[in-house]
Amino acid sequence: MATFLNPVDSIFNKPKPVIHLDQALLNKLADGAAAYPIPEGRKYEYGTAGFRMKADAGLDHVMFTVGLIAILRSKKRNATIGIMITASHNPAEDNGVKLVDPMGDMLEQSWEGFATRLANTPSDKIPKAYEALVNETLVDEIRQLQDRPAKVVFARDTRASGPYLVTALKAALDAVGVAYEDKGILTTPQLHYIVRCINTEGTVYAFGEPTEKGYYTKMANAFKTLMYGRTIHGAITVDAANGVGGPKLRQLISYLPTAAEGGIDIKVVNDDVLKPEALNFECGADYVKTKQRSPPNLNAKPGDRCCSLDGDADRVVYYYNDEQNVFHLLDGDRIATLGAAFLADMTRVAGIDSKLKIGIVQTAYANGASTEYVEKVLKLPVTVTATGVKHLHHAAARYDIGVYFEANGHGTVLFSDNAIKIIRESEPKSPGQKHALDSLRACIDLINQAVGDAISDMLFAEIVLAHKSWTPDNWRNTYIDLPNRLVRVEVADRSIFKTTDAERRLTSPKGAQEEIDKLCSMYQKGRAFARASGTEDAVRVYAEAHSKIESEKLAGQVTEVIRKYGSGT
Ligand code: 16G
Ligand code: MG
Repeated sequence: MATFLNPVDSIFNKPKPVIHLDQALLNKLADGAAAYPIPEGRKYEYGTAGFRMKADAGLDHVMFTVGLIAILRSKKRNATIGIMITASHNPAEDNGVKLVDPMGDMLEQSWEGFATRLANTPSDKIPKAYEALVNETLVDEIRQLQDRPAKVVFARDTRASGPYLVTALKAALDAVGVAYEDKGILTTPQLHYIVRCINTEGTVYAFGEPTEKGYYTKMANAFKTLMYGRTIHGAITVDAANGVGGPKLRQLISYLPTAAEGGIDIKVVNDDVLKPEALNFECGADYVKTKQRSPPNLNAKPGDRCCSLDGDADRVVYYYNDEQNVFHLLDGDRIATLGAAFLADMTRVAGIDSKLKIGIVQTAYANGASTEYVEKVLKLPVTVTATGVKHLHHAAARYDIGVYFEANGHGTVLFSDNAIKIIRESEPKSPGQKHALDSLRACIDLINQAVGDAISDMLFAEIVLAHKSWTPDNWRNTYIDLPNRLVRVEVADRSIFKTTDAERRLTSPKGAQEEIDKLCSMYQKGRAFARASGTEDAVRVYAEAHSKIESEKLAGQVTEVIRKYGSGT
């Protein structure tokens, strides 16, 4: 049979070479993988939060395969790749793992499929599957990257299953024989920071010293600059979810000036990492956000500022009780508006606002009142993306200063290369401009741009509140949240619920969106959407409206619509 070559092939007329791995390497992989079989019937998927499950339900098999994916990715990108072992806000018996790309961002989406495929490969087939992936990812007509050295760094949170999972990971790295560094126990954002530091070292984009100490010093120095001449009123109580954030925050505190020195008084609570069952139990950012109440053991007085980190310290939400002892949540939307208002003010004072495009990135879960406040009062543009940090992160990177937060407290600020250049190189024409430029320069260092970082976000919020001399009440009164309701709906098959327009509208099943639209139009400020969860077998319904009763009624009616279309009848 004749073979037709496409024009490029016919010019070079060069078939793609096939790489065969040494038999010795294949044998080592076979021996290593044999110790970590897939439990009967188990299926894995690299989702928005990487792989996550009960730690003893076959996660060791996943760890072995993740090690191999990290090696391939490292060779492909010619850079150090990170691996973080954590299950974030999940219970203590769970664990998980995710990969960190060279700039400290999440694994590129197109590679999630490779990770899923290899994880679902039975142990005896791993050597050949790895060889196939080498050919698929590291070889093309022009070059082959298989001989590049690989380098991997990894860390884990405080979970008891961590050390065993590290053993499974190392088995893969040792089988292939690549360089790696075990960074021990770190928060998720600390590992992201270190990966970015390693990969930018010695370049104009140098991010910092690639150590835990480098992380604390960079943040503490920036904090001191931003606090010059300012006072933080009262203490901040930080609930560390009995996770890794507790001991790491205590370390950071030793680098920060105390309140008496013009610094900050941080009271760390729920920082027991020795009692495994305490992790995320009745505390932490997820508890506070979903239950809309403070952890029972906090004992804060009215007006006290409190915040909660999650189990791996990449999420933070604020809250307080008012004088009537009513609980108020100041979630990711609030941190975004607070931070964006400050950064916009500073660029104006510095006289560089016309050169920089500042914007906010939210998801459909952002309260409608926050979106209106950003557009009408702050006069900043809003981009809405699908749920999941990677989507927000990419959208934020399109602004010069992109502030992104999910309502649940995941978020950070990204400064473009252009913004960094302008902020660094502008010459101040007055003491006011100098102060604003110094503050912006310090923000670039204080805010962990690699990934959302609860500890860095908390310090940023504290600084902005100090600059504005705001109490939590002042902060909350910038806009009043529309009452809202979130419902989890179990359906026969959630995959039939497909969305468009940043998950705000259903395209399938047919007819469902029209019914939701009709319901929304019956309420003042009525807005609702439904989307399939990416982490649980359920559909989530969100509804907001002018009053609490209306929002609940709308949520109930949309839930009925989802049940009807999801029942399969
Ligand atoms: C994951 C995402 C989080 C998102 C959540 C939504 C990351 C690191 N985490 O935890 O951002 O809010 O999923 O869960 O991207 P859902 O799809 O179940 O509503
Ligand atoms: Mg987390």
